[in-house]
Amino acid sequence: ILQGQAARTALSRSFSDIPVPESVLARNEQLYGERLSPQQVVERILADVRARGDDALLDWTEKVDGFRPTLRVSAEEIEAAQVEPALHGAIRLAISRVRDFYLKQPAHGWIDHAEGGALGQLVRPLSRVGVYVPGGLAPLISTLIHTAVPAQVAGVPEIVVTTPPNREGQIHPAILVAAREIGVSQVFRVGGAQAIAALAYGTASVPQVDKIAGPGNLFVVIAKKLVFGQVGIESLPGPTETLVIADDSASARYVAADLLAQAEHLGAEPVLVSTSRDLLIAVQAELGGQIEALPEPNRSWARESVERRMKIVLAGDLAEALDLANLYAPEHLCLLTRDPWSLLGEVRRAGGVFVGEASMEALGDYVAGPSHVMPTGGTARFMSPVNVRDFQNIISVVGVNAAELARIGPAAALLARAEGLEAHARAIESRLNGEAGENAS
Ligand code: HSO
Ligand code: ZN
Repeated sequence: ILQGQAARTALSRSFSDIPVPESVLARNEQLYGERLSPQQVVERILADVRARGDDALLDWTEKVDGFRPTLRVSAEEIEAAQVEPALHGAIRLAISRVRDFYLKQPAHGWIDHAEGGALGQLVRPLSRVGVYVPGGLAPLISTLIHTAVPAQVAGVPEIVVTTPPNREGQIHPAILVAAREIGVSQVFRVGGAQAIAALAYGTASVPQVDKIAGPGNLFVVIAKKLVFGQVGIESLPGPTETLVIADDSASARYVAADLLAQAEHLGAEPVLVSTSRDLLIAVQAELGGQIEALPEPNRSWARESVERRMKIVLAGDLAEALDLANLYAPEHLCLLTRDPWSLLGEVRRAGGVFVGEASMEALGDYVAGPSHVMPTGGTARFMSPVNVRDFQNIISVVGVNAAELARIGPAAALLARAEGLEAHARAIESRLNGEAGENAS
């Protein structure tokens, strides 16, 4: 149980601290014959896909996943995909709740017409967006919904999905059903850094996009970081993390359940901050029992996160608990206290805040409404969850009239000369002096 300065030190972090598991390095050595860092591997993949396009995509997929897939999922396959009716209904509910949530986000621009002319901001959707949907251990149906739907609400006309197929070279039918329900027709069987490279540079099969959204493993996140500038990225979503603030009124069973719901994600970091030592002890006991009760492989995944990365902190009061949460800047902040709404005013850094016992983070992963793609690794200090703005550009509009120019132009010319930029000053002054010249009407 951490306290005081020890807690502060344990909860301070930076994005570059994301640990590289020994198993990753060992696998890299096996695959490449050298002990390459993930960043070195990603640099190779990016350069190769840029140079050789589809051939490189297939080669890297074969090397990493063990097969050469047909890259594009055909329209017939998307059309034919089926899941049981209850799951289909759940997919529809998730889509409509995420859509309704983002329809509430103010998305319009403004033009202010005043005496001096007009100024404003135009809001325009991006033309083509790429969405990365993790496949690997769990086919994240919900991640497709939680990225593509906000992009669609933003007005993006073309959404391109890449997702790694399973060992049999297949994409989970529920992902294809979700794509069909959303209205996404471009789905590609490719994952990892090679998928990010394809979206960033374009290949014969995969179209180049303007921005890439979505979470992924370490390689995907590093790839997104490296292609930024060539394309946009919405954030750097790495391993997930949840910080629960609980007081003595919280149910140890619920707290443990919420921590484990995150812990079963690979590499997850569960953090519990409580003002009650009794609760901390009760939660630890609960965790043991609940982990044991999980089926495999979830039990091993959850145990690994709890044993390796879980932090348990005793805070003097709720103010200190919130202070620590703001320092840590968690992806998810769960408030399980007597009066959780009273804490909201002090929340400054988090991807999402889950207020009270009925709003568990696992609900937010699926059907609450906001996208579950939220900033991880402490990046909530400067980044936001996926939202409509991630998929739009803002264009500034300047349309002042001659009278306004006469008022504000001299100050501009003065500033231009102070910067030593004479042509700027003259461009302004020629209008101020009405030197339009012969050809003007
Ligand atoms: N909690 C994960 C997202 C997720 N959970 C998808 C289940 N499916 C990261 O926020
Ligand atoms: Zn989750």
